[in-house]
Amino acid sequence: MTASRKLFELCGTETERVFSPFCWRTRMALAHKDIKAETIPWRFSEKDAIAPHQSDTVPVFIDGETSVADSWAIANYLEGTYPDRPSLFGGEGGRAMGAGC
Ligand SMILES: N[C@@H](CCC(=O)N[C@@H](CS)C(=O)NCC(=O)O)C(=O)O
Repeated sequence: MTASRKLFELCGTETERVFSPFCWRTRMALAHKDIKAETIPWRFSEKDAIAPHQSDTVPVFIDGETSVADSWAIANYLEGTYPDRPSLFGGEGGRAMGAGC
């Protein structure tokens, strides 16, 4: 079920051209775990759209009733919520390597 999963991603004039490396991180994490999400193109001026999710930056990931902002927080959320999918970190050592990046 992908309809309830959404990802706010930074774009410019062309909505299909999303260009934020932070959003790419989440894209790659979702792809690695084979989790589908609908992209919601988002521009710098559209702060109101993500404010309900307690964020003023993207990526913001919506998973049903849950919303998570920040690419690292999203990676940790995905790892914890979908442990049956391929791991993003390969264990706590890998997670520690990614922390703070
Ligand atoms: N630490 C955040 C950084 C996110 C971030 O800075 N996103 C930028 C896009 S690359 C943004 O949304 N900027 C909006 C703004 O500065 O108004 C993460 O890893 O997700």
